[in-house]
Amino acid sequence: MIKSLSEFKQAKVQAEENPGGFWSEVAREFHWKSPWKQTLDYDFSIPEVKWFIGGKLNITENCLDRHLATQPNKTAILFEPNDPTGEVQRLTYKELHTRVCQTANMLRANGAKKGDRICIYMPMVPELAIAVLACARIGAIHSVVFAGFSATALAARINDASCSMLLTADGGFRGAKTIALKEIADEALNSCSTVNCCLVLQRTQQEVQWNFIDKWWHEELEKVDDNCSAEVMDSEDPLFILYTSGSTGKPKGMVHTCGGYMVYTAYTFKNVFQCQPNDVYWCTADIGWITGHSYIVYGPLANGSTTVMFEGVPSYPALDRFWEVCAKHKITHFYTAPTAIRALEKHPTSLVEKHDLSSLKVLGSVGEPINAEAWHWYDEHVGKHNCPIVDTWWQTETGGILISSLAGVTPQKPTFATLPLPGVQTVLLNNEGDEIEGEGEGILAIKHPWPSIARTIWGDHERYKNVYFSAYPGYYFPGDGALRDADGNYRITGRVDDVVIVSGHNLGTAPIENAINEHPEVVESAVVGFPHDIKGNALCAYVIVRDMGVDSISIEKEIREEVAKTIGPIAKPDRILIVSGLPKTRSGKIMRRILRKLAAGEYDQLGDISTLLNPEVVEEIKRQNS
Ligand code: 7RM
Repeated sequence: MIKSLSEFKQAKVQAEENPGGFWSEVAREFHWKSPWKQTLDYDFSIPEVKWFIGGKLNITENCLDRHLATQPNKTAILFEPNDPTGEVQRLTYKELHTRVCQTANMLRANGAKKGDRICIYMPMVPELAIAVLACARIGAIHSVVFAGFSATALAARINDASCSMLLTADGGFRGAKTIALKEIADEALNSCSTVNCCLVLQRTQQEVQWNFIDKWWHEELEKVDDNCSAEVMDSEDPLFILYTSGSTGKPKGMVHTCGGYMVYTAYTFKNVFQCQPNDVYWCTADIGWITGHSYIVYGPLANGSTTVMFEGVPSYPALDRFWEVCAKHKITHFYTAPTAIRALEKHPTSLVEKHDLSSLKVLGSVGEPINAEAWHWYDEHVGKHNCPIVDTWWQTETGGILISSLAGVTPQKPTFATLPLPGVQTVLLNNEGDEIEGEGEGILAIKHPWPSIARTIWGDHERYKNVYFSAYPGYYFPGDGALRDADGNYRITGRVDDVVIVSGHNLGTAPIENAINEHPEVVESAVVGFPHDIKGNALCAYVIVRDMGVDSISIEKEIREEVAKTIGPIAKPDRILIVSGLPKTRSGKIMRRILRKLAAGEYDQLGDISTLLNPEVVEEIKRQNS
């Protein structure tokens, strides 16, 4: 573990001068069934990236078996159910190992084998993590689909990867609601011909329909034992597919491979969060999202840490649930998204203050840029000015954190993700694709592979090349803009694909949003372009205000003045809509594609909005528009 700023600087120099040597040193700490012959081979123009070539391993031996000798009785997974009075489960490393082996045998007994794709559509219960690891145990490629997604979204993902098996549950608890997962899965499977086995976990005990491919999870488990040899995997064999939304609407199945993903997620978990042996680490994400894969399951378990799984939502049964859980389990590390912080920040701080948060040592943020107000609220009310905040920038495509401070080791700077981690060679490019030196603002790009970069898009390598490697040849292009201060710290400014051309001027929507957010009444905003007869495009701003009862005429005027002042009159939005929410993905990202369609009045082209966190705001916006 990196323990000082000088060790960090040293690691950065080593990783840059000799990436192969640096990462092979890190990788040696793991259990390999046979060693790799070459550390790295890559060519961004194909594009092709391979790490630890020829190495053989199984990631579950590193996450489970490896810890059995040293800490069999340590809690691996601490499960906090949706219902605060429900049963907390503590699975030790030994118990988790046993259950993963049993479940892996259940999958094998039902025909699953290495290389098969298995779709997992489950609530946030321990069996979800167990299922993920069971797939990895037998070399089946897991494709987790978030349990809030619709039948259409689920079917599209199952079909894209030709999954042969579906793992689901009768239902799931989420706040005051239950979600009829089996029913949704049944509907999806009507249009999926590749699935020949559906294993159903009993969670809610609700009634379900039964089809000939269905089997009860608990009945199948009884038929198998808990001896399960781990499949020998090549370092470059796929470990999982995870879908992420693309600008066209068709989701991209990002493919991650075994060796590099394991090494990088373990290394970054250890160094960014600085977990000590008795710490209790809680990442509030869902396993249906990359943050859950890398920093609830694989990263923490590879390090032998205790990782919390939370089934519920921040607002149930009340808006203090996060803080209640922190106090209840003496959480030391709390990792959440700015969208959650902003939602909670709108409510009285007494909700936080009534809980004893003195166990907290480190706070984390992920998913979008964290604005100054949310950062300071988090620091003051949750961290009591006593917990470093790691603002971690990364993507589904990157597998692990690329830019972040190391908790308590490297300096933090509010609203800045700060410095790239060792081995991450970031650059800023101008519009011509030339590297900017020193302080500046531009397009973020990365000029050397790190071990957990996604290797392809499932079934569409051409799209992988086009999206990430074509705009700026020789670099990986993540699609985000950033600014860099004189010390090399990065602040991610937002997506660079959100550019609107108004009367011939290229306007990034992110800086306009930042200007709007300066208004004290504004909580959040999103700006999109829509067709305009004269200007070509005009701007529409959707704005959430602190108090819906405010005088909207004067706020609109003040917002236009603020934008004119900070960016210029050309950037003044034509239309400003005060809304109660913005359409967001489950991981808190604003769906600008939908806002663009709404602004253009193309209501019939919204696509599948059921994957949204809050599809109801779409109706609200339609009403306001008319
Ligand atoms: C981990 C995750 C990726 C996109 C990424 C950014 C945005 C994520 C931060 C951030 C500013 C951060 N994967 N993003 N983290 N922006 N600061 N700390 O979110 O594939 O779902 O999204 O999210 O735009 O490109 S993701």
